Amino acid sequence: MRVKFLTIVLSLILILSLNSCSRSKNEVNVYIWSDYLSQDAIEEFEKETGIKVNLDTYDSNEALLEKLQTGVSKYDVVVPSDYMVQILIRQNLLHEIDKTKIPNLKHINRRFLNLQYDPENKFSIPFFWGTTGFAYRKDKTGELPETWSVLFDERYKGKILMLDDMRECFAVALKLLGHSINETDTSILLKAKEILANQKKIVKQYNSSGFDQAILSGDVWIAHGWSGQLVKISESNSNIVYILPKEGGTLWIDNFAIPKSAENVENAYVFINFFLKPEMSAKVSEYSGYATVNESAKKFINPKYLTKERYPDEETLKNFELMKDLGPVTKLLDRFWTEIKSQ
Ligand code: N2P
Repeated sequence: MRVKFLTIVLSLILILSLNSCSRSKNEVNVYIWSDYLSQDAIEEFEKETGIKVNLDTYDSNEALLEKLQTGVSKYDVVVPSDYMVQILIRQNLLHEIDKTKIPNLKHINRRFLNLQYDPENKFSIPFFWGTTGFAYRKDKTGELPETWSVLFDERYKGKILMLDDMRECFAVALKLLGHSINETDTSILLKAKEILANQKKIVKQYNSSGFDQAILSGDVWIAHGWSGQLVKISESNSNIVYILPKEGGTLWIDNFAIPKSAENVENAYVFINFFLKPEMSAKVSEYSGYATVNESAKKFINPKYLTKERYPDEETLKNFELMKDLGPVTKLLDRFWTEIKSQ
């Protein structure tokens, strides 16, 4: 009798612990840009797949790089931009993707595939794309010209926000100087650095997370920032205008990738494939304001969101470029950026 009782208790313990063990494994750790996925999209994923999502967010590619280099946190899905995909591949930090596990890949517009940063998409699957421009408060400044130089105008001292992003700030200065955002010539980079260092005294904040809120609240009148969030607030507030400067700037593509260190690779595939379903891509694109690469998603997007602000045409984008990995020059930029920020 006693033995039987003990056996029952022991097997119960075993069943319970096995169960909780497998349950704790059924998760996916996602590290993604802030404001990309809505809470209900995540819940829909969890409900449909039974996989729990642990979500952390970042606001710069460099923050993502650092996380993956130090290896302290283990992520299954990350979302680097173009040039950062290149850097992560070079540093051997990404898992090669088995495309048969992402059938929804077929919905992606070909113009976003096989690009220079990952020529065969062995390591990255495009998700959102957008531009970097600036927004301004028409009610505070009056009509402004479509040029980056307004971000350097002393009249707006203390009312300017710049992205807290080395490559994006250098891109602005380089375009003003008439160069490519991927310039590597030291003397030109030095000039760009001087421009940014001078600008610092009129900049109220360097901020890549709350740039939309800062302009909405009137804390700043002109904000350098990414299309989605700025276009979204301009859609609901007629005093806010989003500008793609005539000098050109950054065009970017953010991509799903699986880090080498991922522990739930199968769940990573399920996650990526889920968000490439046309209906889901449409939903999160409407939510975030960022443009989808998913051609089949377009018919699920409310036409009021298929605007030229969200989807600028080739002509508007003719001076816009994708960032490239600058290789060893990155170190020099890092140093310049630290000097600007700490002066
Ligand atoms: C989202 C930022 C957009 C990412 N908060 C730009 N690559």
